[in-house]
Amino acid sequence: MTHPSPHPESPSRDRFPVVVIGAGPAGLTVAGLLRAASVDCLVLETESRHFIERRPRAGVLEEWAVRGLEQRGLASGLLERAGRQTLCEFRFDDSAHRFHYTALTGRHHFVYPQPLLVTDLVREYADVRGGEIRFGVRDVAVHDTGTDRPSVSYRCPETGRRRVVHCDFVAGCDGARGVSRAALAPRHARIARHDYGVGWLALLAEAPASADHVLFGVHPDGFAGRMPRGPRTTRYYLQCPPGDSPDNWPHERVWTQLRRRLAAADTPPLTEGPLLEKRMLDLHDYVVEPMASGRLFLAGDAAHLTAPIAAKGMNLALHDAFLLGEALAAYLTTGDEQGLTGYSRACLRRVWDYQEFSRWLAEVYHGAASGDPYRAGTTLARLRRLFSSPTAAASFAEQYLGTGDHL
Ligand code: RFL
Repeated sequence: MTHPSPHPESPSRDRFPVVVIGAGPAGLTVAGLLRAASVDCLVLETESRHFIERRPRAGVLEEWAVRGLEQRGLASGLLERAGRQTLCEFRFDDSAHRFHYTALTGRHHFVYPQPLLVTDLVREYADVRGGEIRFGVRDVAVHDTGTDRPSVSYRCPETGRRRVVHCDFVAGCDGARGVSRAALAPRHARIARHDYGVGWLALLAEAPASADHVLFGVHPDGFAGRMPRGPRTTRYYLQCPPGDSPDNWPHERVWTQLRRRLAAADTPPLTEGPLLEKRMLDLHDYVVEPMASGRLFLAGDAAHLTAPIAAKGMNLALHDAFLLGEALAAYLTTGDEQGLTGYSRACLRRVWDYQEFSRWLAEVYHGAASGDPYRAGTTLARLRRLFSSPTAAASFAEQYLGTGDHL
C-alpha cells in the first residue's frame, strides 16, 4: 500500500511518540520497525532525500544482519540484487593468499552499496508504511531527555522558523557528526576513543574490480585495500600519513601505488578507472558508554565508530536498530521495559567485540609499513599463522563474519 505525502500546506504535527534524528541505516531501520508495530514516529534529517540516496559509503553486510532485515520485511531489494562474497585475499611478500571463509564455515558476506540500502529503507518507511520524514532540517537540538516529556527542535528549511516536536523518546541516529552524542556525553556517558595514527585515502573508482572478492595488500609502503561495490564501481583504500591531503594524490600516483601495494605473482592487473570520490580518513574509533540516558537512546555511528578496517560500522548500526526499534515498540505498545533497560548492554557486547577485532586487523594491515622491524615481523607471523593453523583460521573467520555465539 502506498500512502500519499502530506499536503505541503497542511500544518505539521508537533507531537509523536518517537522522534528519530537521522535517516541513515540506523534511523531508517528503527523508524521502519516502529511503523511496522503501528507506533508513530517522525524522522528528522539534515540532508535531502536525493542526497542520502546517493551518498557512497559502506557495502559489505554480514549474513546475520541481512537475515535480520529479511525477518523484519526490509530486505527484498537487497536479496534480489546483492552480490555475495565467499573469500578474501591477502597479498604480501609478492604472493597472493586466498582465505576461503565460506568453504570453512558455510557463511558468506553480502555486497550491497549503502545508498541502495538507504533507498530501500526510505521507500519502505515513507512510501510503503506511510512514515513521515522532514528533510533539510537545520540546527537540530535535543531537550529535556532526563524528563518524561522530551522534545526535539529544529529550524524549518522552508520558513526559517524554529519548530519544536514533543515526544516520549528520542532515538539519536545522526551518525558521527550529529548532535545527539553531545546531548548524552560527557554528563551521562563516557567516550572511549582510539586513534590508529594512520590515514587512509578512501577512493571510489568507476571501474569493475578484476575479481569479485576483497583484497588486502600488506606492503612496506603501506596498506592497500580493494572492495568490489558493484558491476561498475570499486572501493580502494591507500594508507597514508595522518593529516595528508587528497590533493597530494593525483590519479597517476593513486594507481601507481595501488598497483605496487597490491602486486602479487600470477594475478590479473587492476582495472583502472576515473576516481569518483577521494576522501582522507584519519583512522579512529570511539564508543559511548552507556548508549542511553533518560529518554535518549543512541544507535549506530552516533554511539560508536569503527574505522572501516573490518567493514563493521553499518552492521553494528543495524544491530542497534533492531534492538532499539523493537524495545521502543514493546514499551510503547505493551509497557514492557525490558528491552529498553537492557538495550545499551546488549549493543555494547557486539560493539566491543568488533572494536577488538578491528584493532587486531589494523595491526596486520599497518605493521609492515610501521618502520619498526619488530612490528613488521609480528605482522607477518600473524598472517602465516592464519594460513597454516586451522584454529587460527576458524577464529579469524568467526570474527570476520561476526558469527560468534558469544555475541
Ligand atoms: P549515518 O549513515 O551517518 O546516518 C546518519 C544520518 O544522520 C544525518 N544527520 C542528521 N540528521 C538530523 N540532525 C542532525 N543534527 C544530523 N546530523 C547528521 C546524516 O545526514 C545521515 O543521513 O549513520 P548510521 O545510520 O549510524 O549508519 C552508520 C554507517 O553509515 C557507517 O557505520 C558505515 O558507513 C561505516 N562503513 C562501513 N560499514 C560496514 O558495515 N561495511 C562497510 O563496508 C563499510 N565501509 C564505512 C565504509 C564508512 C566509510 N566512511 C564514511 C568513512 C566505508 C567508508 C568510506
